[in-house]
Amino acid sequence: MEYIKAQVRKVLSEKRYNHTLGVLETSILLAKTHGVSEERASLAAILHDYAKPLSYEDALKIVDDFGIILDEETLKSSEIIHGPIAAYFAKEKFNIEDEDVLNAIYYHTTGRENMSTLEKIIYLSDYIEPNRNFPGIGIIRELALQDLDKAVFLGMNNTIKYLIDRNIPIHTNTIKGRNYLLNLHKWR
Ligand code: DGI
Ligand code: FE
Ligand code: FE
Repeated sequence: MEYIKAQVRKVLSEKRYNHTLGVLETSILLAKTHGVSEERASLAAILHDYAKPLSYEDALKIVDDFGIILDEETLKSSEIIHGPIAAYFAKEKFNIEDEDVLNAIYYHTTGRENMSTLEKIIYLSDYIEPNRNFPGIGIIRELALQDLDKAVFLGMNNTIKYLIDRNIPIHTNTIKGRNYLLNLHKWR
């Protein structure tokens, strides 16, 4: 863990590393709250943005060079592609074999249908870590401790609104993840 942390420290800017430490702190709190292994949450948190510093061009080159197979939507998104690449490095460079940890890293930007508790914790920690600030974050911070699904749902809703306002394509996983939770709980 300390070796991985040092490697992450090396590639991230100070700001991005501080964000990662915030995600780490929040993910440990949420792991304790929801009965998930703190060790696994920590691993996923530390590595989730490992590939963030890559330019889109370099990201595509890595996908090509290492033969990483991605769906078309992910391949076309400079914002989403860093999660799957980080998951690839987590496995191939840092020898993480825990599929739940790898999925939490892979899907941390979009979420998806039927997420594991660890996936939800990483998705939300990325969203609400102490350095983040946006209108309505307080409610999501509270819900993250009490109702993980509702908190993830609100996060997905906010993200979708943000993307619509800017005419950015919404990844199918983001939409499916949101609809999945709505159909499950029928919040109205
Ligand atoms: O890497 P971080 O900045 O810590 O956070 P992140 O991995 O959640 O990335 C956030 C960015 O990703 C933000 O600009 C919104 C964008 N994003 C989230 N969902 C989607 C998306 N972009 C596209 N194109 N489609 C999505 O569904
Ligand atoms: Fe990210
Ligand atoms: Fe992040």
